[in-house]
Amino acid sequence: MILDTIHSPADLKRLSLPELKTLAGEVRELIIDTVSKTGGHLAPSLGVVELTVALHYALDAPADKLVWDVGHQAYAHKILTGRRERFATIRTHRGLSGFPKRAESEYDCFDTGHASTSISAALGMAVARDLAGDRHRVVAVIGDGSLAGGMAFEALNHAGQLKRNLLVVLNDNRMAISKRVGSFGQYLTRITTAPAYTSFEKGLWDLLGKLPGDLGQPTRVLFRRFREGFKNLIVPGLTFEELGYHYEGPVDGHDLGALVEILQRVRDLPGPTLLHVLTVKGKGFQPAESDAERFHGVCAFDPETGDFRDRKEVPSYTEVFGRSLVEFAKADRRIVAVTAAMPEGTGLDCFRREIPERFYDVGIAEQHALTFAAGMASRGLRPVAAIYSTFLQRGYDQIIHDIALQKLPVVLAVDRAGLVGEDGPTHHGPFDLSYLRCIPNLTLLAPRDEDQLRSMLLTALAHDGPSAIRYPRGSGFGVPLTQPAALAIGTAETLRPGGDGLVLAAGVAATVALQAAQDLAAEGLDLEVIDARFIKPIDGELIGDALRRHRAACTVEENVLAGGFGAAVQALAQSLRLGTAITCLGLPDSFVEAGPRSLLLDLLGLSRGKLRDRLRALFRG
Ligand SMILES: Cc1ncc(C[n+]2csc(CCOP(=O)(O)OP(=O)(O)O)c2C)c(N)n1
Repeated sequence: MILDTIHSPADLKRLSLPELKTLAGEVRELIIDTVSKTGGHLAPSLGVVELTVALHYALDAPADKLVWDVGHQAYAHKILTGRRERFATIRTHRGLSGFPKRAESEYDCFDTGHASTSISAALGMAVARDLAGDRHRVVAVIGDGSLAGGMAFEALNHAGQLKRNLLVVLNDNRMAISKRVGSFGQYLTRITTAPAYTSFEKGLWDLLGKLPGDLGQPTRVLFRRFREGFKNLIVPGLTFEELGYHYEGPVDGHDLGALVEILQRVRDLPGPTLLHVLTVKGKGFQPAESDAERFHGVCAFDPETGDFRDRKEVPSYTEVFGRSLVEFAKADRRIVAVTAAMPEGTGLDCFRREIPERFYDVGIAEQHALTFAAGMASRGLRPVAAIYSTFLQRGYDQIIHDIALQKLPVVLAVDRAGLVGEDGPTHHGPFDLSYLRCIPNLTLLAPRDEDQLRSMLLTALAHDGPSAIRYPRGSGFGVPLTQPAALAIGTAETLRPGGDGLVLAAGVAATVALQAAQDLAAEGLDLEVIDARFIKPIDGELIGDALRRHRAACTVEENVLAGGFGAAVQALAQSLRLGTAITCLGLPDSFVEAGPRSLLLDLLGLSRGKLRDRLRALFRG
């Protein structure tokens, strides 16, 4: 195997083109084989195998800086930069990260996970390089989906003006996770379906060169001057050139020879260059090529058939949310659904199927999604914006300035709240209770199970003001789904009485706390358990009364302690001048690594067993 001889990108340099092609095949096989066991971002990584080989062949990393946007496509990069032997540990606890990580390798020059950051980061690196008088290259690789994100546009705008030497490689596979959306995507399609231009330009240039000396040179000068006009005749728009970029491409992203040739040509061009590369998402694995959306991020699968191994019996919160929203929207025509490029991930794919006229995928544009929803709400609609907790961070000002300040009835469906598992710290959602709780006018709910999620969705939709419901990744508890009923805003619920101590919990932690309390009851320790249901407004009456009755209380939440549910309970106790000793349990003030959700919760003391031990120590102690 050629791959066995590759310990760093420097080893690529002595390979011939046929050997590079063989190597690409070996890398692809390794990715398929490994991800079929570990799960991970398969289709994005398969699409850039040749591009990665060519980049590392043409560049001199780690001196040259290679920034991967999102970073979910960087598996081949990891394999070629000295991490082949550890590749089997990708996305496991203490294993390789599923994304580039500076702490992991000197070849990962920037940590990523969220979309559309690469050009900003690369531009910053280019400026730092120039200030230091260094000469290395800086390259950003960004997908067409991520290029349509607001940050990428902002960076393109800035880089076009700064004119630093910077190469932006556009990995255009016509997909985000789902099919790409937006008119910018249509523009890219127009460029790529007019390949005639590049060969036309080259042909004309060569032809002019063949004219006699005194005619050829001036005509070429004239041609250069009118080049833009020519281009506009053949390729509409030319946005990149007009923004100040030298545009190259489109080039076939699976033709290694062409990629190497063009990269060697453009790598040292002065100023910003945009190289447009066309790739096939999932390339080389038939099931992924034919259904790239399903194979974007996968669990373990059968590498022969592509069948997923993880067949869930119990529906996930996401599925229950998606199906319930369709049910409610059929009865209320004001309800519209908004996703920022995650129809499948947020469970809105069934809304897309069943009520397409009220479904909006805005692309990777969380900020726009929220203000767009606010606009619709201001005109009487009931928008539900379903966004992962971690990505909602992008739209924070929009929640405050465009939604809450105007008290607009937008429902934020905050999926993947708490720990998400294998995607790790870039994707965990441990902050939303803190960052949402401090916003005036916002009602903040957290269901303890998938059945309560339905009632909370109904509650939020009926509420004449902004609201957010946060729920975790993965399967629910398997409780029966009942007829949903709206809850009175700001009311908690006592799940069990008990005289030996008080447990106050938020969200799914309430169910875990109840289970732990039931275990302890069997040992003779009788704890009262209250499900807060509303983190804001908090039920001052029920919780205040319970705090008065107990000398010691404990709060439980799957959120950082700073500013979270426990902090709300402490503030309540203080405002009521109660002396109850309150212990807050939750997530630590540190970024939690990747690993299975259940393992992480156990390590952090929030699993049923660990919570039982902690409650026992606290109340019996
Ligand atoms: C801010 C943000 N929103 C959403 C996501 C989820 N996400 C991960 S990859 C992806 C699609 C990216 O599309 P593209 O850049 O074209 O790369 P491809 O997967 O097609 O290679 C999305 C929406 C994210 N990582 N960051």
